[in-house]
Amino acid sequence: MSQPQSSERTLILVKPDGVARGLVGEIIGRIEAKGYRVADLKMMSADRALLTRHYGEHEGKPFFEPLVEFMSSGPIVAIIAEGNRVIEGFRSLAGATDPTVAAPGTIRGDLARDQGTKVQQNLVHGSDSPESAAREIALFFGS
Ligand SMILES: Nc1nc2c(ncn2[C@@H]2O[C@H](COP(=O)(O)OP(=O)(O)O)[C@@H](O)[C@H]2O)c(=O)[nH]1
Ligand SMILES: [Mg+2]
Repeated sequence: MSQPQSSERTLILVKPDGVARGLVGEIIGRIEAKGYRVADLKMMSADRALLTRHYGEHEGKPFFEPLVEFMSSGPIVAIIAEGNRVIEGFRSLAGATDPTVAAPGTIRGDLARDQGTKVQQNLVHGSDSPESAAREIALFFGS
């Protein structure tokens, strides 16, 4: 038998809009249906300090404050998903940042729309690179 290929991990967050709308199961279902493994998962509240570190690259942008307010407005679900090329693969499952233009078939394209707020309420976060994934997994899971 051939050796399994080396696997990758990513941090996924179901944002407060996803939890409030009862879409946690739907979102995890799509991750698992694609073939990725849920390696760890927890419901939690993210405070300003954690979110400022998580979204540090966006500090100073006009949507930063609304983003931090939104992300701390209710519980979120943090997930470590695992699989070959899962970082790229989950970004593809999630769809474009703006849910209005996210392609149908994606999480954001199928399940989210413009809410007329100062921040895109787009249901999910996914790490965008191996470096971000390692940093974000450490932030949210301490490992
Ligand atoms: N209102 C607004 N919100 C944004 C904008 N860009 C990003 N956001 C929000 O900030 C989050 C982080 O932005 P980014 O890392 O660029 O997008 P992502 O990697 O697709 O989540 C997004 O998921 C949105 O919730 C923007 O131009 N306007
Ligand atoms: Mg991002």
